[in-house]
Amino acid sequence: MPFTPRVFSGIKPSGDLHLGNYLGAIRRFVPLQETHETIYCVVDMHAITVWQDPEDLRRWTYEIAAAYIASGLDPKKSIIFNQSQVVEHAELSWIFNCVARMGWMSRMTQFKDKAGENSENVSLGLFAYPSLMAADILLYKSTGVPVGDDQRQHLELTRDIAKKFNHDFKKQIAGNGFDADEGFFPITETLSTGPAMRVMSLRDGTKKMSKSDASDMSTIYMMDEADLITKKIKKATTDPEPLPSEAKGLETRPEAQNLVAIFAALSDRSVDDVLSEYGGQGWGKFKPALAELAVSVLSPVATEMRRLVDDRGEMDRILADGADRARAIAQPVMEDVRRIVGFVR
Ligand code: AQP
Repeated sequence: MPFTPRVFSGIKPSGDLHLGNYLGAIRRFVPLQETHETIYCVVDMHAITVWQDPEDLRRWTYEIAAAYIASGLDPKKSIIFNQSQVVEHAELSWIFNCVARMGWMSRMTQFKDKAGENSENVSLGLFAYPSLMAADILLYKSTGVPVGDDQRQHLELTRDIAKKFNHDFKKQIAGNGFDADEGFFPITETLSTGPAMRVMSLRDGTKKMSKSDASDMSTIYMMDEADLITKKIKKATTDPEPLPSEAKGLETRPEAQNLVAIFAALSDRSVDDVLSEYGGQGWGKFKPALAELAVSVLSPVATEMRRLVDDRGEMDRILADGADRARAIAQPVMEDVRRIVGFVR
């Protein structure tokens, strides 16, 4: 039986949400709920792979759930919950720790970037992070995952884990009534399209915009006030050249490329289409137009986020309901997994 088309994605509550999270992930989640079964998680267990103040963790968890809804996700259509409420994520992740190989994990560039010189001293959880991510996705037998470009390598590893599990337990998969050729877990597709799959820092066009960037001016946060968004865009690093009339002209200009890609993503246009309007113009024209566009998109979302985070009762109800619905999918999958690996129940 073919796998049900099902989309899963998540964001970790490790800082204030920024434009990269919005354009690379959240904004793209919304239309998928019209065409797929969609599960959107606040991955709080991922957040604690590095130290989190518990109060901040709680606040950011509500903020992400609020951002999902304020950006257009409907909690009746999409399952919205926080990961730690569904314990099966942890259980499957342990099984995947025993399927994945040390060598696979050691090659993950995100681990190398985050651990840096300090790899002896970071948590074991940070090293095993991609295994938990594979569990998040495969617990729901998800067939597609919308993520920004930075997560592509982790998705590749998810596929490797699914393939190895399907291969190692082929006999038991067949013995439990599944089509062994199709496999127990799907080979999940990465859903990455659009102009802003990697939003870069406003100060350095070669560095990803990130929650943990030390410089506030490099990052537009979803909850920034209009004046601050305008100021950050005005001060964004650029070069002295006018904008080219075709995308090719941006290839060696990372900062210019980033700002045009942001404009395109915020206005649902292609880069070429934006350049057909602004090609030949200087930054004095483009930056104010970009600032106005960013404020017009982000401000209403931020206003709704603030309203939602203040309504804790409603947020708790939405997260608990999402967790119930997530569990209803996850528990039967875990029962099959336990039987397949040989756990006695
Ligand atoms: N700069 C970005 N451009 C496009 N997409 C991005 N995403 C993150 N940064 C960018 C996408 O947002 C989703 C959630 O990411 P995450 O919070 O789970 O992890 P991350 O990618 O590690 O995010 P940050 O902001 O860089 O967090 P820190 O600094 O705490 O590590 C993913 O789909 C991601 O692709």
